[in-house]
Amino acid sequence: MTAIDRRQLFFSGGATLAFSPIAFSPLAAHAASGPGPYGATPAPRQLAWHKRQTYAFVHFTINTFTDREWGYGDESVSLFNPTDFSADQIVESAKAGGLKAVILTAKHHDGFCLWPSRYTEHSVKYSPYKDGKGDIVGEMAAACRRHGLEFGLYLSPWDRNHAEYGRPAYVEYYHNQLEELTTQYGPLVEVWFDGANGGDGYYGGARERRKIDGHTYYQWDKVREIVRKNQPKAVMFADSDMDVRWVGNEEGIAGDPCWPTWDYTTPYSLEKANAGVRGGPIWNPAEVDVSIRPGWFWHADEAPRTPANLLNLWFVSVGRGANLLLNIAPDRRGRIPDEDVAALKAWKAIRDQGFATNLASGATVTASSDRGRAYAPKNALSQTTTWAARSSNRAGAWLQLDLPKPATFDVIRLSEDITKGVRVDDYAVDIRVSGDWTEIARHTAIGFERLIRLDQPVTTKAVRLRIISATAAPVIRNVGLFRLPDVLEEPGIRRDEKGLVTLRSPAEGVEVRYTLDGSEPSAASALYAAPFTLSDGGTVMAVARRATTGVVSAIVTQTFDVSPARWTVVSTNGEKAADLLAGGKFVGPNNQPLEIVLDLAQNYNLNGFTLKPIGQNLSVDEITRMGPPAGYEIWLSADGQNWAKEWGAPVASGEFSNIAASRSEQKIRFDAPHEGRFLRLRLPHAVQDKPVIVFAGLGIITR
Ligand code: FUL
Repeated sequence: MTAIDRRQLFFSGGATLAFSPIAFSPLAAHAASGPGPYGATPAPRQLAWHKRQTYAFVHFTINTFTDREWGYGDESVSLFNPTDFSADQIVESAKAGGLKAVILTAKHHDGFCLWPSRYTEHSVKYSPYKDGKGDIVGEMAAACRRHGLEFGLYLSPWDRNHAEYGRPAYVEYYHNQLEELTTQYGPLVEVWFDGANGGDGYYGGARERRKIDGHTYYQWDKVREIVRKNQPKAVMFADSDMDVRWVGNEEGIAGDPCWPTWDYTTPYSLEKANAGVRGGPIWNPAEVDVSIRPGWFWHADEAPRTPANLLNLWFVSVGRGANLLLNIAPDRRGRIPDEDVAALKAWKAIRDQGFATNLASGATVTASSDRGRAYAPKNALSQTTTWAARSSNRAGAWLQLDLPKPATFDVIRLSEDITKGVRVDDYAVDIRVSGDWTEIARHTAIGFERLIRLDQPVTTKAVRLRIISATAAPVIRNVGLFRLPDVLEEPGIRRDEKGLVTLRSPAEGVEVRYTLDGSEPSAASALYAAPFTLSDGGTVMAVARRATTGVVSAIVTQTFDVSPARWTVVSTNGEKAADLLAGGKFVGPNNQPLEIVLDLAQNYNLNGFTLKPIGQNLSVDEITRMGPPAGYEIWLSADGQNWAKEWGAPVASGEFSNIAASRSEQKIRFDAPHEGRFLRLRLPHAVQDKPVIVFAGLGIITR
């Protein structure tokens, strides 16, 4: 089948409804009384998805009990034993954050099933939970119905437990499981197909690396058929090629702009996933998946994001026309921890307060042109009617709001009627101050929703949306003006390779107070003035405080271990030894394992080590050639001469779970502490068979 045929299969069901010459022609729009669709438009299920905007991911499985992010597949089912599982508490937690649906990991990569599948013994049915009579998927589906949330499921295609993985029999198993999940648990709004495939696994005892072709192996056409037949309203998520695409990172950030349209004529890349394709013929909007804690699964030593941080996430996802899939992770009780629930509630309270009053209501609205009463300028004040400019009125079109009284706002909400396609490219927002128009914001792309957050509130009686360029005359569903409560973000805390700690104030005129003794910082704590040294580690707790009003941020806590300040590189086959400890980009040799020997300057009792994957700053060429290491082997020595086993078995070895998609620091804890002053690290190969290994820093865990 050609690539084009495959795409048509994926999208039969209406995702390219308007992809016809008539719909593309501006003349067609002229002839009709209202604007016709322009370019790609969403299928009904995609439109319903856009309206959902924010919903919860719930990652829960045996990993919760083994402290891992990816299980190997050989874990005993007896480990799955939540002591106080409550589907109601989990769903209520999501609801407390204003999340509209829950997508549960029915099966993660380790293959353990949270429902009693007929097709495997690696499930909840053989676990101690409710003596094998439990069904987490069923309980969650019922709780969602009780609390008015929609429900969706994640079913990992990669299965590290199944003996037949990589062969045709597994694909049949996978389809059978999908059939079970899409028929037994009521309506689903989304089915999530994770693109991760690390290769290695238990595979029924084979313990080997199995490679598949992710495009063909799972028979996606069959997968789509099952979901469309059993759950016609559900969208399917995948890296690309389905109804909803991955945004290309797990940090919660959509591109600016983030077009909901896509093509298959240009090659796939994470940057393309992040930005979408302007004018692409296929409607394939981005979903931003990100976790409230660093990991997807619960880990005792991680803390949730603060409400201010969640608010930022929301502006850079939903505020850019994407949807936010925020992960919350039940702990070993099977409940969302109190501090996560508190953060979710506080986040919702800020949004509720900020968006309670639309300061645009009551405005007199005028525009450069309109298409008659049904598309009058004032329609942009409601969320259900639209203002449409005449078809010849593209660049230079404008909409002006004269407010009944001066309003002070710091958020501008814009939305296009996406059933008429993506029309606006560049635009500015102006306000009138003492008779003159001043530009306060300029962006590209509106889409389903664009939230513009200003650095400072502005006060005015007149606001203007000015279209700078548009491929079709604008059809605007809404212009709203809002004032957020004063929410201070917590200070940033960073330590460099020399052990120097810098605290960053979140805004101008905001002071930072901090402690180093583990006590909560207050207005009376030390005032941050200049960087300070913390080479041997310690805990920094900091708070931001607006001295004029006394408004404070959440308290942020960061614990540092020993810094690399006194370490030296004894040897490496990496590119520049000096870069290794500097926390920048450290690049390995071509097609070879990367080897490093470090002198830590003194003997330590090591509990593990950390490795930081590289962030954004790789060129396109580098991204093609380089990837983070897939796994590690580590040896320790007291003197750098005598290695415990003379390069025999390493003291520890394993994989870096999920390192290809997630850029957060990898924390590897050894099973038991090991002593040594010299450390030898061997990184056998990069992820996805890339020839060169790259990463951005090493650390040790001594506490
Ligand atoms: C990734 C997976 O490998 C992670 O474990 C997690 O499930 C995340 C949502 O997707 O690709």
